[in-house]
Amino acid sequence: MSKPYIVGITGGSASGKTLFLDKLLNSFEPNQVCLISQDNYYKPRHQQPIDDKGVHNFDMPSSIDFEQYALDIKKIQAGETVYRQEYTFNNPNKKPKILEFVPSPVVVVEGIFVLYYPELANLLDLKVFIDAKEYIKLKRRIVRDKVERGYDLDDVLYRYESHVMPTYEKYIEPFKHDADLIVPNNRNFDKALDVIKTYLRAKI
Ligand code: UZR
Ligand code: MG
Repeated sequence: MSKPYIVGITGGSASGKTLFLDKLLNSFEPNQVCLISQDNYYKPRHQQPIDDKGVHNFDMPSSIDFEQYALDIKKIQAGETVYRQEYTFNNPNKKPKILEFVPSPVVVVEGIFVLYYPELANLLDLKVFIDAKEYIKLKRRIVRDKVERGYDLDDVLYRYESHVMPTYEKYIEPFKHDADLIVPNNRNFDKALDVIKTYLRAKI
């Protein structure tokens, strides 16, 4: 197999990265593309930074074990299979699975800090930024955090204002200008997705 083509997908929290990826991945055969998500590289809760109210801040670049993340991406690039325990967002109702990342012609690297860390950004052959308006991201985030992560509303709003927004402004948005493509996702991204799919298919 020739060297995998590495696509980085970033954007603010709840901009639609995961949905974009699900649709992208679904249009390929499982052995053609592999997803390695930054979510699975959160450090354990006790190593997360704490803010002045004593609340864990999962939105600092330091909350990610980016060294291990970069190492695993390089292993995949070199043709090695990587195993990693799934991160369950501290949801006690979820039992973590062991994820298997198998090298494939296209590798997708996704997360809020993949352009921030040069160690990660430099591994990417194509950089995509998913962009959505603030109120749309907040709305999506409220729904998701309740359904998927089991957080209550006060918690979600506090985190959004104190952690998610400042992080977006400081560590995510400035890197929009390093992206090759910016995909607006306020309503839908279907055409942009088609363009990217066609481009990636040519890499296989
Ligand atoms: P996406 N996050 C959690 O909610 N809980 C954790 O244990 C670890 C991370 C959140 C994190 C960030 N912030 O905004 C989001 N908070 O996951 C990133 N609070 O994921 O890009 O899918 O929105
Ligand atoms: Mg996500």
